Amino acid sequence: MNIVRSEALLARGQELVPGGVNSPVRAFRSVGGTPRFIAKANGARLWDVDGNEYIDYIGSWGPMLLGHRHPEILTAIEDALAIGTSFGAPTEREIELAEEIRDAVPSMEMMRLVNSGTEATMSALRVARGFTGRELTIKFEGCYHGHVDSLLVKAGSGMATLGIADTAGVPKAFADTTLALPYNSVEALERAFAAHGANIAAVILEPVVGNMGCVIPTAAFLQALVTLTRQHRALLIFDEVMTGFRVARGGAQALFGIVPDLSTFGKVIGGGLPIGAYGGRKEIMQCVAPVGNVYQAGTLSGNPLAVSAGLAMLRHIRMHPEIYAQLEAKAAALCGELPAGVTLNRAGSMFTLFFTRQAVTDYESAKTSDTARFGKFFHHMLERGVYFPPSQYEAAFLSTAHTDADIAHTRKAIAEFF
Ligand code: HOZ
Repeated sequence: MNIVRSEALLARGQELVPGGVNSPVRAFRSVGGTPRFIAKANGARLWDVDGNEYIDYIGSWGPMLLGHRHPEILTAIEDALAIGTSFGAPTEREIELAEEIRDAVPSMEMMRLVNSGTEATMSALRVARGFTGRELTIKFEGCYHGHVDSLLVKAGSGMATLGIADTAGVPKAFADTTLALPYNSVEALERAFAAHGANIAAVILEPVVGNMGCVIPTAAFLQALVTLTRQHRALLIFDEVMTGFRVARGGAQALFGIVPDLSTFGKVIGGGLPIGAYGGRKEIMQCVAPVGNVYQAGTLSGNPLAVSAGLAMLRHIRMHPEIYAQLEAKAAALCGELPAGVTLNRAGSMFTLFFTRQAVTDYESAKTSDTARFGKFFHHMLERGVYFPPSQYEAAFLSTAHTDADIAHTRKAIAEFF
């Protein structure tokens, strides 16, 4: 495969940008080789600057539920461009987007739009602390909630990929406000609440994890989260940045029938443009300034381009509820009857093939994966025009744009590896 232009761009980029990339996992460090610089995308396809074509299973790490350059989203962005790209003042579309989100996710009684998933989780946590007057947070090992200081403790995604246990640059005092527990462990949760219950402001989790690879919560774990947070008057925060409008229109909370106190969104709700949202119970969200005394603000919050793209995306989803059955069927076809010796976890159209024989239920079991073999698999697929995430500890995403032929090609390429 000819990748001379990508190689040249990487060399140029490395002089200016750490690792030549603007987000660490993109650097291919754990799988080796040269990250592909992308020239364009359409539907389920990516083309790199050397003209190589790939079936894309990253989907911009989740947002591209309808594939790249969906016509309704492009039109919405063009309409917004004609009006102006940023006002720093409220617009009708922001209210419409909030209404769309609340319609799909009733627990989002009141919300704020921000610019990324990181901002959303950072702000939700601040609100939880402001509302409860407490400081401690429980998170789960291998979950990643963006690069929020206090949440970069035993975090997944790039931290897991690069083997960074705890990042430099986070004051110990911040990290000390976080208790990191094993995912799916009811016992660890009970112990933490028994020891610190009165000081726990919130429990935050990815209700289906994407950032240690795809990991599914057990019913008992979900039940314990609800029971213990209620018992101790801590808030339950669902980080639905990946799962929101992905595993179901109403997110993982709809799938599992749970009403969290606060939730965070990003990715799909921006239709491929930068956005985030946090919200939940009105009583809690009324703590946010200017109504309450928890401060959070942003020059580009509610940006008209991002809001328009997100609105087009969410309207399309509302008008076409059948897409979730279609995505499920495509994902089932792709993930069915896989080779022995690997473990596949899937929730709807997000999935991970772990190179381990063990069931993967938490970070420890995810880490039993043979990452060197995963790296070989990743490059085998890339050579055959299939672009999976360049890390064992990330989820792959399908879109409505993936065709039966794409799936057949992908399955064939997988079979050739084993
Ligand atoms: N943290 C993102 C997925 N888990 C990756 C972001 C990116 O590299 O674009």
